[in-house]
Amino acid sequence: MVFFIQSELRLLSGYYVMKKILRALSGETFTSPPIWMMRQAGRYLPEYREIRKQAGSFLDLCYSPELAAEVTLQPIRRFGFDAAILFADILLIPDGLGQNVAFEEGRGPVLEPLEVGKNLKGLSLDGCLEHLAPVFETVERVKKDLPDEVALIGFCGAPWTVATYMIAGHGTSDQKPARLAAYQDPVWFQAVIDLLNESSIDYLNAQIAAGCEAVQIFDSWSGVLPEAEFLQWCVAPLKKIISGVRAQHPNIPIIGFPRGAGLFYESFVENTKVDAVSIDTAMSLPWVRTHLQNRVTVQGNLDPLLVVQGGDRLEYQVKYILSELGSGPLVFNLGHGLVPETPVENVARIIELVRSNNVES
Ligand code: 1CP
Repeated sequence: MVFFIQSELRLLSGYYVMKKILRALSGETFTSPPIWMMRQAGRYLPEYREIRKQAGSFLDLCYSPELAAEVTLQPIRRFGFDAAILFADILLIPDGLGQNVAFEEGRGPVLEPLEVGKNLKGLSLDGCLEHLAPVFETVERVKKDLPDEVALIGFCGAPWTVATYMIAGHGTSDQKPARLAAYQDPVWFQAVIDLLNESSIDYLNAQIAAGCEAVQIFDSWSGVLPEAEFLQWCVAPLKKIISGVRAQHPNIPIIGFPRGAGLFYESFVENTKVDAVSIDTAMSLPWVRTHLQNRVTVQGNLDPLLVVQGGDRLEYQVKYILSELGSGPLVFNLGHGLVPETPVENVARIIELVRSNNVES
């Protein structure tokens, strides 16, 4: 028990003190909330672009523990965020299951698309975790070098979002191939989701066993589904994954990100039993405060394009988020990931504003 507690707490002046972000995820409110940013490791950082060149392909970078640990730590060294996010990608699971995955320069992910209704024998859970072992080594390396007060967040893609890439074979603006497949052959589609549920549970449990202190499940494309399909393909799989993770790690904080889910955010929070919910840029903050933050910690929701722009409008919005959501449990973050053209000084400015927050504003 003591060893378990030690993994989440640090010794300070004779007391065990939990890291700030873990306290926020367990429901504590701070005048100056903890902060990290989705895609905080990435192409907007010159030091990332340097390592990326050295690594060769994007997948090579994900599977090189030394380099992946280095890029995970870069934004911590430069900005001092309260959390690091493991450097990996949501499409490592299809890769581990045996689907051909590549990342092409200027084109993004390219997969050999699944054929709707065809048997899934080409995909297998056997060997999946072994294939993903370099990711767990990255976690161990990051943990050794991470400052005591910074937490490491692990992650996976939600089954629906990962399936949209597996079925289309690439990113799409409307996720049409997966949406059609789910209507055409729901039994086959459920089998794809089941495979992703199982592999995601194993993958997250292994990340946590290696040292991740919280996990986030990214459902980036949940916003395209009607209510019944949202419940079937987004909420139900997350319930399964969360109970599979909690069966092994009952105290791990779990953050859900049903991007674009609008009013369905409420049933998402109620039914999945996440500890925290990441809100996208399009959410109304007074609504979030009264419908979500009364139940769970919320995380978000600054527009990444405002971080590109900077200036007074950015400062105003940071303060607006703090004033609307700062009186409850909050993790300051973006509504989606940082983009490559982001000026680093704007990221630094946001951190300065959040850290110097005092309640009035
Ligand atoms: O050129 C490069 O260096 C690749 C750019 C890049 C990076 C930095 C990709 C390709 N993935 C990543 C890392 C990554 N991806 C992280 C860890 C780093 C961090 O956040 O700091 C995480 C958490 C992800 C998650 C991810 N990958 C998501 C979910 C979050 C989101 O952005 O909505 C998705 C959808 C992907 C797929 C993906 N990976 C990369 C691309 C270009 C895409 C496709 C995106 C699309 O379809 O528009």
